[in-house]
Amino acid sequence: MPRTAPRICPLCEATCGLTLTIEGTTVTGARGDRDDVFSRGFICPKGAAFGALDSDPDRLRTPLVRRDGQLREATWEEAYEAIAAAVPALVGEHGAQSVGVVLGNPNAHTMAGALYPPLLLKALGTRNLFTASTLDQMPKHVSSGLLFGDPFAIAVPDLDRTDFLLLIGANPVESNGSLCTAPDFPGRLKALRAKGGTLVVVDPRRTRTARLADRHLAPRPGSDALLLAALAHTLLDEKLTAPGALADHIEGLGELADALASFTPEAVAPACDLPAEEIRTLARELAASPTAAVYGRDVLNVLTGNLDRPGGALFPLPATGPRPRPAGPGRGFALGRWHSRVSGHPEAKSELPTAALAEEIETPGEGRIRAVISIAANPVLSAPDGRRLDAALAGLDFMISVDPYLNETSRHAHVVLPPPPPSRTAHHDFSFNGFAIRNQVRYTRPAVPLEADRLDECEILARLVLAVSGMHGSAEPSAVDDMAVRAALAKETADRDSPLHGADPARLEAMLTGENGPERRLDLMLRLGPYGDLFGTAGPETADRGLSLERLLAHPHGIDLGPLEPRLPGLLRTRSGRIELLPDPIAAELPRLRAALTERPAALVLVGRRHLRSNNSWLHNVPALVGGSNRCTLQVHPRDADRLGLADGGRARVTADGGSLDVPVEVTDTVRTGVVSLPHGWGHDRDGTRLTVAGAAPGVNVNQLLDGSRLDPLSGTAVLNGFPVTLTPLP
Ligand SMILES: Nc1nc2c(c(=O)[nH]1)N[C@H]1C(S)=C(S)[C@@H](COP(=O)(O)OP(=O)(O)OC[C@H]3O[C@@H](n4cnc5c(=O)[nH]c(N)nc54)[C@H](O)[C@@H]3O)O[C@H]1N2
Ligand SMILES: Nc1nc2c(c(=O)[nH]1)N[C@H]1C(S)=C(S)[C@@H](COP(=O)(O)OP(=O)(O)OC[C@H]3O[C@@H](n4cnc5c(=O)[nH]c(N)nc54)[C@H](O)[C@@H]3O)O[C@H]1N2
Ligand code: SF4
Ligand SMILES: [Mo]
Repeated sequence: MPRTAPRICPLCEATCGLTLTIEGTTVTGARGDRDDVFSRGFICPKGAAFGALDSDPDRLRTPLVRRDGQLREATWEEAYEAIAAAVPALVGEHGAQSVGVVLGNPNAHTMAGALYPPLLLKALGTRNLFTASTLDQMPKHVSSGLLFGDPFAIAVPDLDRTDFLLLIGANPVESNGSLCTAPDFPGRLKALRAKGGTLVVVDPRRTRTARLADRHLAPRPGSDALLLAALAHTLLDEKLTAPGALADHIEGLGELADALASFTPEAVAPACDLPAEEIRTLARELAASPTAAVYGRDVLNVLTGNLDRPGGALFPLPATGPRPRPAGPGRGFALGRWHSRVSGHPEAKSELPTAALAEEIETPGEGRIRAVISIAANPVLSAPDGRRLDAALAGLDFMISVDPYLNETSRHAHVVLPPPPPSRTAHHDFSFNGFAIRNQVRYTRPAVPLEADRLDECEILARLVLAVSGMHGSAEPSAVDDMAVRAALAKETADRDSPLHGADPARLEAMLTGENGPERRLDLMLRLGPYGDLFGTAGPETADRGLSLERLLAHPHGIDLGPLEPRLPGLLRTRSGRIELLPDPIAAELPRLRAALTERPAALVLVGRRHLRSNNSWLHNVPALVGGSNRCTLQVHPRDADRLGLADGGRARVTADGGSLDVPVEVTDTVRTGVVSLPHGWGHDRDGTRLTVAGAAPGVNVNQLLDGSRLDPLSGTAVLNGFPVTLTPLP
């Protein structure tokens, strides 16, 4: 008899609740969980393919250890012995910086990825940390750090209550969003329009999102900063600003007006390739709308009074995050507290640019990276210049990959530690609840029990922490969790502002429930969080007070914690205690932006695209998710195709800084003129991988067109879109 079990989908930021159908130990189906308090039954084709992904025969079932140059199946004991024999000795000889840590995107989607990497980094003591953030959202952390003093203070558009939504460079109908966790983003956009709201999309491609919009502006890629400056300028110049309740909490309004004086709509129009009048109208509409939200662009939200108010952009209050604190000045946010060894890139949020990983491995000298620990990352495909990184990884003294697949990156490892499939894994969204458009909390235990010869990823990483610390064999993995629990309780009970100040940490620790270390840590974070029971000191239980793991387990479809509410000024951590509208590091970039007004734009630039049935580099091995319209083609506008002598279905050579690729051409007017589009995450044609389906239709790696030199200077984020290319037809 088939049975069902709930499981939160780990495949994108929407975090939909799924109902899995299970026969024996195999997941044979997945549908949307109608009782899920957040997603209410929504599912997309990726979630529906959960079973196929879960039982992909190419998933690794045992650790692999390199012997005589070959990766061979090994026992867990052999794998950890190899790590224990290599890493502490290497650190002893070459120092802590000789180990680089690479953290990929799925760490944000697993409990293990939230709970253990901080402990691993602490154990290693290395500053050589490279993550998907510098291929992705680091600019947002930097702007939040500078504006609010906290890089994790991310305001999300209040999708369900806003009257006007402006999306700039986002395609949530395909991606379901980023730094905005909202199951069924497409449905919410349709609902916004159905109730009379306005949706404006700014994207050089006519995406599925743009097709839903009232208005679609297709600017030249790379010109967003100019467009935003002109929108802010117009609001300030036409006296349309109305910060409202924020007025007492902002700093730098006058300076901003001065700094933006030259960025009139007319001045930016040629660079953006948009009519000045369109820009002016957009600013006026933003100001006139009763509520409005500009997705991810907070200065505009401040100027229109929409930051931190319902219908605008609000800060979530996640159940496992810190409790709100009283307002007051903070320590501020600093960039560039240290720099990368080779090119001197500034750190941002304690990370170095992933685009600089290869040079840190290749370049000889004190502090060179000789070992890499890669967790849930495939930078050979996701970062610039995969060929160079490929060669660099191949030259490492030692490499560990924690990854379910033998892919383009993990094939270089000396030890591969494979986590079990998601059906065997517990799930809680430590990260994404911090970006969710509604406060809620959900936890799902493994839907299928783990086989005896497998380790949960939490245990894999806990054992890794022990092994790199020279403690393999001398401590149990649970000791790692105990350490984390004790550190958190010591801090809490020492905090004069905590109701638990002076309490006995050992007594609190004894009160924790949970079947294993990660569950006990989840219990601890829930109980100390904003809705927690504070170990009985929080007063009587209510719908959104008195949370603990025990209570959460009694609600298998989650607990709704209500709509987002205003949180300012309490969450501000700037030195001034205010929102800094023109922080120094941004002001220092303005000359560069001014220069962009008159730069001659490249004739042809390339942007990426996401497909609903794809997810970065690792879903191309599931037959149901590839083929059809999900293919690695170069989209070219008909006029550009004519001009360049390209035909639909033909082939072209595309060339940029980092090299050339031969690609199939798809002629379509969904891209604007002067722009071509090639998706990322493809290029599965390397030897030594085990990706049967992906290898049969490998596509090309768009990031091979980049050489890693194009970076956002403040955040170290690789510029992956809007770079110049040339095209030549191939026979
Ligand atoms: N040109 C271009 N490049 C891009 C982008 C773009 O838009 N254009 N997007 C960028 C963005 S936004 C991101 S986030 C990055 C993503 O790039 P990466 O962070 O490298 O992530 P993925 O490509 O998703 O690869 C994820 C890896 O994790 C493994 N994995 C899957 N599930 C698990 C699990 O449960 N546990 C563990 N340990 N491993 C798992 C997969 O097998 C795979 O090896 O790519 C970036 N690269
Ligand atoms: N199906 C699917 N879903 C995903 C993913 C996936 O790979 N596939 N990846 C997940 C991840 S890790 C992330 S970070 C999110 C990202 O998802 P989104 O935040 O939606 O971002 P992208 O899809 O990278 O880009 C959005 C749009 O920006 C446009 N664009 C490119 N350059 C410019 C420019 O200069 N200006 C403007 N205004 N627009 C520009 C592109 O044409 C594209 O349509 O998606 C997540 N969800
Ligand atoms: S939208 Fe995202 S979270 Fe929801 S089912 Fe699809 S992949 Fe999973
Ligand atoms: Mo991402």
